[in-house]
Amino acid sequence: MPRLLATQSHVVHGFVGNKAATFPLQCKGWDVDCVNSVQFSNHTGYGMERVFGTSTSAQELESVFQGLKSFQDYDAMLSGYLPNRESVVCMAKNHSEMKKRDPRLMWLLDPVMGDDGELYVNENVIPEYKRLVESSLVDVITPNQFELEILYGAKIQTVQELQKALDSLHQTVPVIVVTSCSVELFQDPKNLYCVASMRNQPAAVYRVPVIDSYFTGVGDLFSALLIDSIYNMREASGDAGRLDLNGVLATVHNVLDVTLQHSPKNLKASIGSPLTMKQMELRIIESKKWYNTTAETKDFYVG
Ligand code: PXL
Repeated sequence: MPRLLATQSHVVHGFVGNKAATFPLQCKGWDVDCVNSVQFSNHTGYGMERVFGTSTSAQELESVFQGLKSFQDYDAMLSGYLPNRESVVCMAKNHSEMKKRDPRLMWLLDPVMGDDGELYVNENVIPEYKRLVESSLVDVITPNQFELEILYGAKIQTVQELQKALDSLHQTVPVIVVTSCSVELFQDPKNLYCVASMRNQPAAVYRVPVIDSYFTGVGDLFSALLIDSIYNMREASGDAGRLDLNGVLATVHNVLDVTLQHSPKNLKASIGSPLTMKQMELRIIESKKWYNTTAETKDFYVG
């Protein structure tokens, strides 16, 4: 059974961060160990004044990592939302040490900083993620376009510029999945575009129909399914493997479908409205059957 260490949010109610990642991965046969970067009552979309709980301090995180090191035997590591610079530094130090001790340990870093031109962490986090991406210790990153621009250091307005950014970051990161591109890039607001790129291979573009609603935690579910997919690809074919996101995207799409089926008809969820946020929590458990279906659709791949 492969073993994963996941460092990201814990919410008591609902499904983002480790709550979105753990059950799907367990269904896929992973033994998942969670380091919780925060313990919040619910995700922040409910409205900041309705978020209760605490961020784990860097000292507390450090102490947990110290405990884990004595019996470290992970196959993969995943890191997601971290609330501040100190927690990013602590995760980076500890995940890096584990990776150096065991270079076959696969590390997926989701550099959670913001979306659509808006930063939702303090900007002092930026140099820490840049340093990490340049360390050559991380195997996979999953930035959205805004986060990719931050890591690359320039805005991306054309597909050629996107390729240049990917080539630049591939100097130190073997696999880059741009989880969502800005609407301007492909001029097609009805679809969401996702780009998967492996070093020395042509990038693959995937198109997913936009579901007009508000979901939270989709990126966390995506990165969990992605690490499973890449791990299995590497186990089967080593470096010769080709990345195929169709299975991952189909599963995410199915979870969103199940979520919509369980929500009131025509519900317009909005940030700061706790009832609608609760009604649109990902139906991670109800979607159980989709984590182990092998039927893959090729519908999303566009070239
Ligand atoms: O990645 C989603 C997420 C993770 N962690 C916390 C959040 C959210 C989204 O709102 O609030 C604490």
